[in-house]
Amino acid sequence: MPRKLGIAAAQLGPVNLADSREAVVKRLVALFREAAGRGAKFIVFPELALTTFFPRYWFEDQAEVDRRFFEPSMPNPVVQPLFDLAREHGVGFYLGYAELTEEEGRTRRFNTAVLVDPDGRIVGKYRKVHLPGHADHKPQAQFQHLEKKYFEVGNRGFRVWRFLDTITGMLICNDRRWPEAFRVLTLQGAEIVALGFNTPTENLHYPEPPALRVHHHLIMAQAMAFQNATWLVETAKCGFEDGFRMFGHSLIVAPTGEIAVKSATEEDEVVFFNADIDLAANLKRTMFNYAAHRRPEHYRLIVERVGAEVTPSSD
Ligand code: CDV
Repeated sequence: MPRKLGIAAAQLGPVNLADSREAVVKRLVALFREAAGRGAKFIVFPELALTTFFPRYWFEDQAEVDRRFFEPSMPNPVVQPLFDLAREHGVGFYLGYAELTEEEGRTRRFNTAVLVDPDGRIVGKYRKVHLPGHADHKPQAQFQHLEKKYFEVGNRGFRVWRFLDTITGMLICNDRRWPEAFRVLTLQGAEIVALGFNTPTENLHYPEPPALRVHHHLIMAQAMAFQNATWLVETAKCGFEDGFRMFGHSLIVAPTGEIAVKSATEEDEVVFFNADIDLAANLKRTMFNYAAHRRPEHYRLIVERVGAEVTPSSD
């Protein structure tokens, strides 16, 4: 019997600065109900799903940032309806949010996602490792990308959880550009990788055709799923947030590298696929049988060196 799992990417359209958390959660609840109605047992919501993508703004006052955009507890009364729905429908979910926490005697801030099981319990937490952008104010730029100012690098590594009769790992947005992250997850047996994202349509650093940015998003997703023989679910928050556009193209990719389903709008939209989790079995037994074919003795530079350095060969 193949293991089938109904998976939904619950894409969010724009969340403006003035939108309340309560209003956003109402939209998430509507997406949840639609996804569950279509047979989803696992729903993936976006990165930083509860607020606008605030790293685009420079704020002087950190207390204001904490109050407006960060969650000091999870769950909390505002998001509780999602946890109640999980229990009511027997459906698990992934939710991205800005996490404010006291750890090691100090206040810490992370770009975080939690994995919630069908009993409404948090069973996994991931803190984003690859933080793009900058920490300084760039007043000349069209918009900021201040993840390096507002968040610390995640301190929990790349982990997987036994979840809904699968092995599931979590990543967040920019992580999808780094093959190392996927390989660390699939070395632990990941069968599903869930990821939420917010990707501006414009490149902050140099002019780049928006179509090319979407092209990169799609080829990365297909390559990462295939080369790691895993299902991959990537969910956008997208559209014009107070005039700043982010692209959609939420998708579910099969371990074959084929896009099973993809969103068609930049609005609230559910994409659903009834996934055969065992579809990767042949690939994992042959082409991507890690135990048989990987040669880590030749990969040492991957962990020993961070930036590229020209290293002339000696013979
Ligand atoms: N939220 C993100 O991590 N966004 C980045 C942008 C800045 C390139 C991304 O990789 O999509």
